[in-house]
Amino acid sequence: MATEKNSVSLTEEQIFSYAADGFLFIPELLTPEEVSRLKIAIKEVLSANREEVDKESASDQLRCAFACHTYNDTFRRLSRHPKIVEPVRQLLEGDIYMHQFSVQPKVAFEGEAWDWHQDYDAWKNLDGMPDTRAVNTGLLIDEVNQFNGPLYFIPGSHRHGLQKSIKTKVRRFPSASIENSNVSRLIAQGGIYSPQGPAGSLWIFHPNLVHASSANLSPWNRTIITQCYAHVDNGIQSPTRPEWVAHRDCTPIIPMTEGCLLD
Ligand SMILES: O=C(O)CCC(=O)C(=O)O
Repeated sequence: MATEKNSVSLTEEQIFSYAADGFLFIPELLTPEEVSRLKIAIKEVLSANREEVDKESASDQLRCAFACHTYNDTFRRLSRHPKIVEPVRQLLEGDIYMHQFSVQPKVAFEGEAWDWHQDYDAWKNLDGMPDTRAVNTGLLIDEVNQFNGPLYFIPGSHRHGLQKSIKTKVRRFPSASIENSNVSRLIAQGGIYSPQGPAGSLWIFHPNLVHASSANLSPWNRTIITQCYAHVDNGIQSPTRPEWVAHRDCTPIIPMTEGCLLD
């Protein structure tokens, strides 16, 4: 559950908690100065008219900007930030590569919900990722509260394998939503946890964790940056999505120094 802030290495207790619940939430991992630097970079990438940027279905608002770490230096540095990379290396027990990177600006009044799903469904079936040695991490760029479209996790759901899903299409890409009966059963066992807190906080979750997020009907923006890392031995084998959605480069990520975002 919520754990100590500002440590580069995870404690044994955190590793145990991740194994049991399928996620960690680390409040205020990055400083307000680092978050301010990221906000400047977010403005730059969201104003660029690039093919890696997706809009919401019902409005012109931006929903996802993929692969920003491949063309923006601030995000390149973030992808190697030791406070994120070291815990992930610990959880995955070895060298890691970036499978997917995206800025997700769920804007005030317009940001739409995400259905219940498991990330490994897409990573396996659309990208050919051999196994679940991977994680999704989410860095909060705005304060996330109960009103502005927080995520919902079902603790322990990662231990039940891939759930039956209904295949749909969200914007340009196929997507898979878990059936309500399965979601109800898993919630009866594990309940719901919603990672909420100040900007700079980080969640990390297992690719089989069942999760969703609500619409943002509040007047407050809710931007997060998700970075999905996988073990270098778990490179994707049969990608069907573009390179900027599912990366093929398994070169190990070398962490930078702790001050890398402000240097
Ligand atoms: O941005 C959100 O609200 C949902 C993100 C999510 O479900 C994911 O990254 O898998």
